[in-house]
Amino acid sequence: MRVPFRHPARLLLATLLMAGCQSTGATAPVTAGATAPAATAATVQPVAQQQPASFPEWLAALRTEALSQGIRPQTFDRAFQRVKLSERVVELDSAQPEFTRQVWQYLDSAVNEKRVQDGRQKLQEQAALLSRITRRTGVPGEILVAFWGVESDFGKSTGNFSVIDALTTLAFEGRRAAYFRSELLAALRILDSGDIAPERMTGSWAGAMGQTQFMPTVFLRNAVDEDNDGHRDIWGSMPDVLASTAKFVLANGWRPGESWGQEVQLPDGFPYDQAELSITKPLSEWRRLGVRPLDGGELGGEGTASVLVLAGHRGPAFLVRDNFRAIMRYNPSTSYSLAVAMLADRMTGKPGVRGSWPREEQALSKDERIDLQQRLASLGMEPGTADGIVGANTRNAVRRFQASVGEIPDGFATKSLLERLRQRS
Ligand SMILES: [Ca+2]
Repeated sequence: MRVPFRHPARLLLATLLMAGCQSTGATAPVTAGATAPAATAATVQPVAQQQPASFPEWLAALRTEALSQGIRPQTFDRAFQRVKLSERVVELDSAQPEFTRQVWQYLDSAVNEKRVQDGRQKLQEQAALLSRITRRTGVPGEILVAFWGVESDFGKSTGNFSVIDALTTLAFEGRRAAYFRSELLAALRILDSGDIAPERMTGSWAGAMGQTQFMPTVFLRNAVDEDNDGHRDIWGSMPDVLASTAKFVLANGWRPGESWGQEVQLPDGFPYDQAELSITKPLSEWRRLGVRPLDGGELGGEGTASVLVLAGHRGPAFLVRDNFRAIMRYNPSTSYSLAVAMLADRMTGKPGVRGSWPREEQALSKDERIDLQQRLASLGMEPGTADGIVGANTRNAVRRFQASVGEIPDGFATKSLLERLRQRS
């Protein structure tokens, strides 16, 4: 889960900005289950609150607050016995990635062949457990294993930070102190409940914990003691890991019996300005607009969907349903959601993305994205604030420019488009 800075569940950390990320326009996933405030430069507010002069004073105030919330003094004192502020956490918190990755670069890494093979093996190894969880929740086993794979590479990359150290550092001196303070208090509540010992409470630098990469508040709402040993253990118990993931995915709106969507083909003349996650239409309307399955024939099914084009009209197109949005609530990025969906599909023998990505298109640097926005603004295309984040406003401005010069208005912000803009002035 990624820590959400706009959604609350897991920490987003990371922050590889992804070019294909429609929902936040920016950050890429690194953790699971998070919905915290988003960590992009544009959304981060300077911490204005008054900080006590010293860490000991700050810690004393935190202790008072924790105890007033019912956390036992011995829990607090044991958790903070050897607490260390982490310079590395501060560095990672303030790092601003210069380059975004293109969506295909992210998918190449998140859904690589090794991970698909590992995922198939995990599906078999955990078959009995998964089938029990699926019967109860309706969330398919391959979806649970896909989250597990993308979040922590099946438990291999859970992060080695002490969650208390990391969250304390971020709550004391990070850019989103209030958010991390509430996560730190939630982490103390978990320790107080005896689910995990402080020294085993490890996670990412932003506090996303264990094999599911849950932020502490997400843990409190969703962690499950599936193996009935009295501890909700998302670090070491596979039943707890997979059942907790299922509970969170279901809470995020997963609709049992439905798919995430499918790759589709779009006809010549398709209205690309309609290809936005924020635009949802009945399937009958997409059929009327000529959206078809890759293998031809008619789109089946009822209900509503959005068309998603993450790399322009030359790249693949997807028809995405409510379950695609449910995946995004773990980590609010379209690229992330597509990775989970594709990994799940590949594990069950489906083909993965079949259309070809425009791999010659290089990602724009942050300076180039700002330049693009400024040039679009000067032409009256209204891209919104020139913040270097390519969101819906920027894509719509690109579409206006493309339409004005007779190009297909797919909204894809590319280097060649920036070059054409530069040549005009
Ligand atoms: Ca347990």
